[in-house]
Amino acid sequence: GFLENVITHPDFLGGKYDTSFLETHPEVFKLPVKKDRANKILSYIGHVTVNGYPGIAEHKRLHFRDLREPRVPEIPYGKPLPRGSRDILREKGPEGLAAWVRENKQLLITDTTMRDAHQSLMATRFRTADLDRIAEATAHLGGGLFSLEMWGGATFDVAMRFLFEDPWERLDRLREKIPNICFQMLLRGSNAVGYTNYPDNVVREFVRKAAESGIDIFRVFDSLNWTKGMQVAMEAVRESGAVCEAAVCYTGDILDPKRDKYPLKYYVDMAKELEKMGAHILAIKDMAGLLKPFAAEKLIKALKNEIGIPVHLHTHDTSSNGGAMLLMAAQAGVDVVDAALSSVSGLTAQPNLNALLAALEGTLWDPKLDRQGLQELANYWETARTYYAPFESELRSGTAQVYEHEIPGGQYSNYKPQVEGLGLGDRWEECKQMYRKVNDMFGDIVKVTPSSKIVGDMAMFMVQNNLEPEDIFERGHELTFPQGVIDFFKGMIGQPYGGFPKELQKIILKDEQPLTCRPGELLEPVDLKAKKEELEKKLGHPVSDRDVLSAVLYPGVFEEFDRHRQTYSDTSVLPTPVFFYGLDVGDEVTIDIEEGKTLIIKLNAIGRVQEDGTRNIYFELNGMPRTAQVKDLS
Ligand code: 3PY
Ligand code: ZN
Repeated sequence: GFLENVITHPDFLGGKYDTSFLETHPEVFKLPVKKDRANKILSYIGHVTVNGYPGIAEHKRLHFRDLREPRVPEIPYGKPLPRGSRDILREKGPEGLAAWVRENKQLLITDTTMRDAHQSLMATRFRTADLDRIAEATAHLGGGLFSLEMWGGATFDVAMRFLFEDPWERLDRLREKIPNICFQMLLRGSNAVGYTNYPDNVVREFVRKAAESGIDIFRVFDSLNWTKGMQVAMEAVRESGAVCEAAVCYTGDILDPKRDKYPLKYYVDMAKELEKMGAHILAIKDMAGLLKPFAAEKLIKALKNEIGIPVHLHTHDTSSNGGAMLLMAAQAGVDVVDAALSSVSGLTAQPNLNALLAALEGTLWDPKLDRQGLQELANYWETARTYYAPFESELRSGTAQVYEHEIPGGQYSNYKPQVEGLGLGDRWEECKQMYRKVNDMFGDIVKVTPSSKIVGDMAMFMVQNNLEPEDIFERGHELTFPQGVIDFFKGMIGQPYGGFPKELQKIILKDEQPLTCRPGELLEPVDLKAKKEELEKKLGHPVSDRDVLSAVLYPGVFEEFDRHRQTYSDTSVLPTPVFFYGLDVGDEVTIDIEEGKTLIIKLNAIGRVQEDGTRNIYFELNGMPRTAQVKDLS
């Protein structure tokens, strides 16, 4: 750091300067940890300033000075929180909450802004800093919401992998500020928050910790609608005392007699089975936005007749029919629907929550939420969203093409950059069409994480290698397929409805035999205690039980994340513009690294590249000059 630079300077060592101050004040050499932390932060800012943020091309880079701070709605000091759904859950328990939902004639609403909306629009990049800043206002102004979906899905992975922040800490921070509204997470059954089946004990322990850390409602699904793959997770949720919301994923079109693999009866049967398995609430998970308005009416009416638990409807507005669909569903008696605050709604995300409220005004279903308050929350996100512009997909309008390709909303904003990354950007149309062709070749499967990723990987593989489905059947024996595709046909993520297409399975597996049982039955339990010791030894510092779970779910990713924390300290405290874009010379930023500890950082100059490939970055930290040395990776 700076001090080191001074005391090792030749002039200094040569006695050119009066060092008696240092000799008489040895305590100045005892650097408090704080200083070390500030140096680490400076070194991160220097690094991102010089090298940019991975995945953001230079021409897409934004500048701190151009970005406005979002306005946080003011809540009068000492104002008590409105009583919310979590108070009801605490009082009545999961069954009681479900009964309350069922008896409630108004339409209840889940706000997905903090999870699915940004997963589907901005590749899951919303940072804890921006979520945390609006949390208290959300607790007050969103107090009438049924729940906030704010965890799970891709957020767990992305938090660590790309944002270098701890997903558990995000949960802690939001929970502390929002004690009154139920928190909801998306759990991929036996795949937990990952892309592959985990041993049963890992799934159980993950659920236990998530519930203990503040998740109230778990939406559990299986990527092939294979209920066997949901059983362990559902049991674990019930045992944890949380609300078990089991999902039927919707695909195809119940109004199209030609798509007869998934007719109305298929959904009703599965819903009944999930009710029997102990679901407190049934979710319809329309992950790609394929449920059309009149189909929703038919489906919801049938479900409300056939099952006794409340129905919670989730969709994506990719076609732009989402709002109409939710209204039809409301009329048909759906209990809860998912929507996102207007500024992060629409397109591949959820329909517009504020517009939905306006449409319900004066009707039987009007939940009478704080419309003005929810508008203010939407305004906050409108500005905060500008920070994330480089991650936006280029979709500008709703598209009926989704009924053809069937790509889930949460995958769309990820698939496009993947396609670009492979240099197939100019063949995007082809990649979307191939996605559908792969679906049909795989036997028309449910496509949602991770089955959707496998379909996407296969589609990219085929476009890249100029293969059509008939080529796979003719020359498949000579081809090396993506590992995920092989695992899928092996049964490693479960069994698709109607079974695997046998001929294709043989081609892809070559001589290997597929599984027919639940993969979790075969996977050895992970010894979490031993894992903890192993991890502590490897990393050289103590880790928590939650860290152990993160490391088991995402081994490489967790270690990289830990290395980042050791090198740069906790960068989740940085304002988002600084975290992604660094500073320009002359910029000054104020950072609260913790309650009452503020760093005022100014970037004064960026030095030339030196022989060893580093640059000196000249900062001012709380008025004192500081230099950080950063490797120039260009
Ligand atoms: C996820 O699993 O992350 C999803 O959002 C699926 O729709
Ligand atoms: Zn979704």
